[in-house]
Amino acid sequence: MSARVLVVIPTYDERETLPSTLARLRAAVPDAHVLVVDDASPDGTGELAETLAQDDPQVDVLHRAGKEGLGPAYLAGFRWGLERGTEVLVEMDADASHRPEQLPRLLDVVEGGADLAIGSRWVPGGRVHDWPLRRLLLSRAANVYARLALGLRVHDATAGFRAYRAPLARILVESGPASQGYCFQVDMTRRSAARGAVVREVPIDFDERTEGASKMSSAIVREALVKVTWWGLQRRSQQLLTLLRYPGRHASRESSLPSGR
Ligand SMILES: Nc1nc2c(ncn2[C@@H]2O[C@H](COP(=O)(O)OP(=O)(O)OP(=O)(O)O)[C@@H](O)[C@H]2O)c(=O)[nH]1
Ligand SMILES: [Mg+2]
Repeated sequence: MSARVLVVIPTYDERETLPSTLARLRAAVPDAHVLVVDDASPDGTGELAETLAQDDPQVDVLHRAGKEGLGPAYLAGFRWGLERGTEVLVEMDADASHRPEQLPRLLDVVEGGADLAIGSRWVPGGRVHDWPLRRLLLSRAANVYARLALGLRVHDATAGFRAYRAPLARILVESGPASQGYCFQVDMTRRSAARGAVVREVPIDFDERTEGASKMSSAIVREALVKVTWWGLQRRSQQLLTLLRYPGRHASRESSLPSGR
């Protein structure tokens, strides 16, 4: 694999959606390599991905033993890419919610020096198409809560369309276990900000999936709520400790990333 950009697509029961997403992606960003990370989907997505990969040297498949959630699948995919010298690692859903045609926007921002580009629904120019009110409210509320609890500047911390420069991706992969659901994205955002990474949001169009079934569950929402609250409390207690130890000093956000941007 010699491509600079690796697009990691996690799949669980995405037979209906994967072929067209893959075709659109290969047409939109022909130089990128693609890694499908399948968690032994019962519907045979893994085998289908193998068939598609056989016809295309720029597509590979990583098979995992069982359903472990989005976070571990992405980290396994990132590890795969980092071992092969990838410079930019992209997260993208299989269900066509993210438009492959908009990936160049994210890559441009990383090219321009950002460590992390987030395809954002909640910045000016960002749009969500065909979501029920319940999902809109959930996403907005989750993001407001994450911003307040964690002091994040990002408007769409739960977004799953992202591009990471390799040095940041390596730090995130090597530091700590991944959360399973939505809070994986929040966790990656919070840890990136804590490392002083340059994080930029790019407006995107987010389309509701038209095929296959959502893997969103109340367990995923619960996990996010509990973890964000816990991280928020940790942050507050660290701030308090810093204040008690060094009165008048603010917790700094020194970058631990290699410069060169
Ligand atoms: N490998 C792997 N992929 C997963 C797992 N859970 C979800 N995915 C994939 O992650 C991507 C996002 O999952 P979705 O079900 O679309 O979840 P979502 O986008 O948060 O929810 P919707 O907006 O309702 O579609 C899709 O490509 C899924 O197939 C998992 O446990 N393992
Ligand atoms: Mg989806």
